[in-house]
Amino acid sequence: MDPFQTLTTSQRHGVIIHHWDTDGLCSAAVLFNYLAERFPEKKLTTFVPTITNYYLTAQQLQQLSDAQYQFAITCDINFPEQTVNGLARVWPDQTYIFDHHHQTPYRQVHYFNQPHPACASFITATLGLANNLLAAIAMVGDREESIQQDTQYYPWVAEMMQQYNISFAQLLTLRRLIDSNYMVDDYSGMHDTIQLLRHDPLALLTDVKLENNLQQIGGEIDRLLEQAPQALSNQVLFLDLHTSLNILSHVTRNISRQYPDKIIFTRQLKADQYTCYIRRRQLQYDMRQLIQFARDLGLNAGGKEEVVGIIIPREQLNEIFPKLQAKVASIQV
Ligand SMILES: [Mn+2]
Repeated sequence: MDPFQTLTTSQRHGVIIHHWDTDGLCSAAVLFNYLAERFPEKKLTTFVPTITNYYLTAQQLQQLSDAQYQFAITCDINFPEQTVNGLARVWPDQTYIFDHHHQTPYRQVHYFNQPHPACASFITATLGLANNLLAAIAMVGDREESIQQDTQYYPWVAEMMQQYNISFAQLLTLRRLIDSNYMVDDYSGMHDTIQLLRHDPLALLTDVKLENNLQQIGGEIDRLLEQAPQALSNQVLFLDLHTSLNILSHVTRNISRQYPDKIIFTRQLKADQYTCYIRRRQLQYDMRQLIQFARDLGLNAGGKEEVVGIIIPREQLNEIFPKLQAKVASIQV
C-alpha cells in the first residue's frame, strides 16, 4: 500500500507537524527525505506544536491554514479528535497521520498507526524503505535501554551500529543531544537538527550548540533539585518550579527517585499555561484516575499508570488548580 498515492503534483507545498522528541524529529526527517526524493518539485515546511501540548490550539490551526499549505502530515503525536477534525477541515483529502501509539483509527484522514518501537521505524516499514540510521536513533529515543530486549527490532538497531561503527552509548548520546532542543525551548534548533538528521546524523555527536544545551540543562536541573518539596499530606509532595526550560518531567522523575514512597506533584508556568506532573514509584495507585478527573474539569490531560501530565490555561488557574491540588492531596494508598 502506498500512503501517498493520493498526493498529486498540484499539491506543491506541505507541512510536516511532528513531535518535539528524538523520535518525532527522526520521523520528520525520514518523511522529508522520502518526499524530497519521490516528489522533488514539492516544498516542505516543518512545524512543532507548543512543547508539552499534545494538540494544536485554534490559533495554530488558523496559522497553518493561513499559510496555504496544500497538504499536512503529522508524525509521532497522538492528537485528540478535536485536532484531527480541525486538520481534516483545513485539508479534507490531504491530511496524513503517522503514529505508533495504539488507539482507535480516525476515518476522516489518511491514517497510518501500528504498534512499533518508534514512529520513525513504523514509517520506514510502511513506506517500504530499507532499515536506516534514523529508525535506529528513534527506537533508542523512545525505548532507551529496553530496546535491547526487543528480539524483533533490536536487530535493526544492531545492524546500524555495525554499519556506522557506533556504540549503543553513542545512540543514547544522540538521543540526549537531539532532545536538548526541546528542553531548552529551541524551535529553530529542532528545525536545524532535522536537516542534519536528513543529511549527516552523526555530525550531531560533535555539534557544539547541542553540547552547550546539555551543559545548560544539567546546571538548571541541579539548581531546581536544591529546592525542598512541600508536603501536601504524608504521601504527597508538591514543588512549584521556576525555569524557562522544558525539564519538568525530568525534574519530577528525579525527585520521584529521591522519594520513591511518595507521590510527587510538580507545576511550572510556561507559555501562558501551567503544566502539572504527578508521578509515583512504589505506591500502588493508578494515576489514570487523575486523567479522568482532570478531563472532567475540562483540562487536557494524558499519561499512564505511574505518571500523568495536565495542562491548565493561566486564566483558569485560580479556579481549577485548588481543585486539582485538593484531589491529589487527598490520595490515600
Ligand atoms: Mn514516538
